[in-house]
Amino acid sequence: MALEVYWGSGSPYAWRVLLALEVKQIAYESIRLGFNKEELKSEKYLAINPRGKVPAIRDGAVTVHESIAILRYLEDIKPEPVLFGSNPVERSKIWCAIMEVTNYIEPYVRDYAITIFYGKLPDEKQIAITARTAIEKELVNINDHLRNKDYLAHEALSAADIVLYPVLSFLFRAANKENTEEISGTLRSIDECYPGIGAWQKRIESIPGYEKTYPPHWKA
Ligand SMILES: N[C@@H](CCC(=O)N[C@@H](CS)C(=O)NCC(=O)O)C(=O)O
Repeated sequence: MALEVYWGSGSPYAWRVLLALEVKQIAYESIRLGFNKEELKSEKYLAINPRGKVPAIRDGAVTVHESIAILRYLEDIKPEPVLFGSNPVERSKIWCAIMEVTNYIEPYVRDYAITIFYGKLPDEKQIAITARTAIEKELVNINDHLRNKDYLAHEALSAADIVLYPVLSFLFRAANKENTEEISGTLRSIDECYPGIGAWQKRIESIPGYEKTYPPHWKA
């Protein structure tokens, strides 16, 4: 029985899982869920992910939720190509980069995107600006690193890249939707302001199978 993947279009967390499956060339059955109570909070889905969120996977009798836990599970069932490093030094660097994304970037991206996608502007303008300013600081550091390195934490593609890429794509999509300078700042000018990140994005986008993972409703 193929591994079942439950995902939602545009979820950066679900996108991580789809990317890792392509990189590792693991066959899977794709189950796309809508962002509504009927699908995410159904008894059937809550048995797979008790939090009723995407992504989740089912592999025979095993269910896993939380995107990074799923990436780690995929590494265990199919170790090649290695995404979590091959020795303590590599692993510590990769995990450090992953935790930095989840602790210092993700919360601000969430705050920023909510103000834009949930129509909270202009009332919550200050939340968006504060989040954007914090994110820009992180992007400067990441861009400095990527100026002379191809990947985030390691000389080859790693789980850290797969964790960060969808979060940044989601962020830039939000910034492009809101076209005032005050809200979007530098986030609409990646190639000019963060050329290292722009080049790294293109590297990820050249992964075979990448197109299959791109959120379908973003194509429209
Ligand atoms: N920390 C979780 C986050 C999962 C998450 O928040 N998923 C969102 C989509 S981006 C979701 O399913 N939201 C629906 C809901 O909460 O009802 C992960 O990494 O998997």
